[in-house]
Amino acid sequence: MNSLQFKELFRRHPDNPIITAKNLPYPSNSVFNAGATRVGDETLLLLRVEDRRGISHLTVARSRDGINNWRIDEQPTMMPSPETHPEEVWGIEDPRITYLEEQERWAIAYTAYSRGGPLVSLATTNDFQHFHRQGPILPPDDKDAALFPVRFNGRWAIIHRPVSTFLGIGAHIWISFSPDLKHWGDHRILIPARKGGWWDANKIGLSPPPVRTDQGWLVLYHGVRTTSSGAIYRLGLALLDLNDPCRVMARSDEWVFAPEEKYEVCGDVDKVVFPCGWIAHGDTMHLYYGGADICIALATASLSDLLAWLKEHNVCPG
Ligand code: BMA
Repeated sequence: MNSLQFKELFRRHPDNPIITAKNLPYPSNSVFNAGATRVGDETLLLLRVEDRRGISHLTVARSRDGINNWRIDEQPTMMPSPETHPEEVWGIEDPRITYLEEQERWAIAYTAYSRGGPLVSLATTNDFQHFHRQGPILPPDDKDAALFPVRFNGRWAIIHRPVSTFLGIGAHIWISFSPDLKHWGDHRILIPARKGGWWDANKIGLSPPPVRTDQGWLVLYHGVRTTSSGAIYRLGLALLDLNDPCRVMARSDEWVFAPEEKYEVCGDVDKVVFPCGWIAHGDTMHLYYGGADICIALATASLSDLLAWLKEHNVCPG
C-alpha cells in the first residue's frame, strides 16, 4: 500500500467541524478534545470547553446519530473543583471514557491542571450528571490516560504518558496496574517514542481509549513532531495482545491521520488533530477529534481496514 492509500483509512465528515464554540448554549472560547461513549441508543460526548479565562471544564453533548442535532447541557456539566480538589486549579481537560463492565459504570480519566503540572485524575459516573471524584491517581507531569474496560489477572490497567524532566529521554506511552483503581504500580514503558526525524519522535501519547478487537487491543496514538514553525500532531496505530496488554504485537511506521483541513491546520494551536474518543457502529469507527484546539470534528474508518492495514505495515518483531 502506498502513502496515498493511507488517506483512505479515515474519511472526514462533510459537515466538519461538527461542534464549535458557537453551538454551545453559553459563552466560551473553544470546544475540543471530547471523550465519547454510548449511553442507551445515543452517542454522548464529554466536551472539553475552554472558557474565556483559559480554564477548561467538561460539558455533555448527546445525539441520536453521533453526527447531527447535538443537545448540549445548558450549563457546564463538570466544573473544576479547586476548593475540594486543589489539583484542578487551572482546569480539567481531555477526558477519556471507559465503561467498566464489572462495575456497570463509566470511569473518566482526565487531565487535572495543577500547580505542580498536569496530572491524571479519575472520576466515575452512572449518569453523566453526578461524578464521583477519586482524585489524582498519577502525579505530574502525566496525561493522555485511559483505562481498559476489564481486569487482567485481577488487576486494572491504565495507559498514560508521564514526561521525564531528564533532558532528551523522551515522553513515551506507559502502562500501569492496580488492584483497586486507586493504587497504581508495575509501571513500564509500553510504546516508546522514536528519535530523530520521525513523525512520532520524542513525544507520543494515547489518543482515544484502546479498542477490543478479535485480534487484540487497537491503540490509536498521537505523535508530536517539533518543527521550526511549531509542533505537528499526527496519529498512528499499534496493537496489544488481548490477554497481556504489555505485549505490543504491531506498530506501523507511517502516520494514518494528519492535519490537512483548515479547521485542523489553523486555530488556537495550529496543525493539531487530537482524538479522545471513538465509538464502534458495527465495523465503522466514529472518531471524534479536536481540530487545532478550537473545534470538534468527526472522521470514520472501517475497523477491519485499520487492522488489515496495520498487519500489512507492522514493523514490530512481535
Ligand atoms: C497536548 C494536550 C492537548 C492539546 C495538544 C495541542 O499536550 O494538552 O490538550 O490539544 O497538546 O495543543
